[in-house]
Amino acid sequence: MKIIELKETITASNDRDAAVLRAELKEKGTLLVNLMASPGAGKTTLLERTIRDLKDEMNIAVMEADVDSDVDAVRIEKIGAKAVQAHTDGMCHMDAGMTRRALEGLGDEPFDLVVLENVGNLICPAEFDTGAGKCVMLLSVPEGDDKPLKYPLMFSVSDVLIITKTDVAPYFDFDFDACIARAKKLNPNITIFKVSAKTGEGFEEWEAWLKSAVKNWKN
Ligand SMILES: Nc1nc2c(ncn2[C@@H]2O[C@H](COP(=O)(O)OP(=O)(O)O)[C@@H](O)[C@H]2O)c(=O)[nH]1
Ligand SMILES: [Mg+2]
Repeated sequence: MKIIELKETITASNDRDAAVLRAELKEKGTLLVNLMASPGAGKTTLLERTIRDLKDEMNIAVMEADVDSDVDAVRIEKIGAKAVQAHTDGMCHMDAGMTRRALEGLGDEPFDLVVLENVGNLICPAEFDTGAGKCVMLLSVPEGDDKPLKYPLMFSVSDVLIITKTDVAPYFDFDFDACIARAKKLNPNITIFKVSAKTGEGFEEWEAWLKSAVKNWKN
């Protein structure tokens, strides 16, 4: 029986589309950040605070990807950034073609930074290059420090790991050192921040990294 491995074909053509999109965004001077995490890890909350802090320094837009609803895009617009909601029609990830269509929805305005809040899960989004210049993942304290062991690909493809909800650490047995060691074993170059959107802990460091990533993307 002849077996055709479709997935390989799909990801190979996606990789080509993603490379083309990344080059176009580089030319425009727009840094696209692919933000990935489980549902409820704090992606939208992190974005709300980050946009509030940086919106006077740079032109930021957000693409919210979800299976349904527009709740996250509405939250982002309330902060004063341009937002579009992309529905994935049941798909658990965004690929480069879907990302291109969502970008078209933002119009022709030149943005310094566009964040794609990917569909919430730690598996499928890691498998598809969206054309982003940087991949940033969140892991929240309540999810546990063993997640690098269970979802290694997500930690391997991310440039940055943000451990969120540090304010609730007293209520969870989250071993920061063990989590960081596990992430670094998978990806020695990963940059790690510990933040709380409640107290503001770690935002200065995360936002400094983001500002420098936007600046370097334009050079
Ligand atoms: N205690 C605490 N709760 C947070 C923090 N960040 C987000 N949350 C809460 O976690 C829940 C999910 O946040 P949300 O940003 O919608 O997660 P998303 O699904 O990843 O976009 C909400 O109830 C937030 O208020 C944090 O730093 N500390
Ligand atoms: Mg969200």
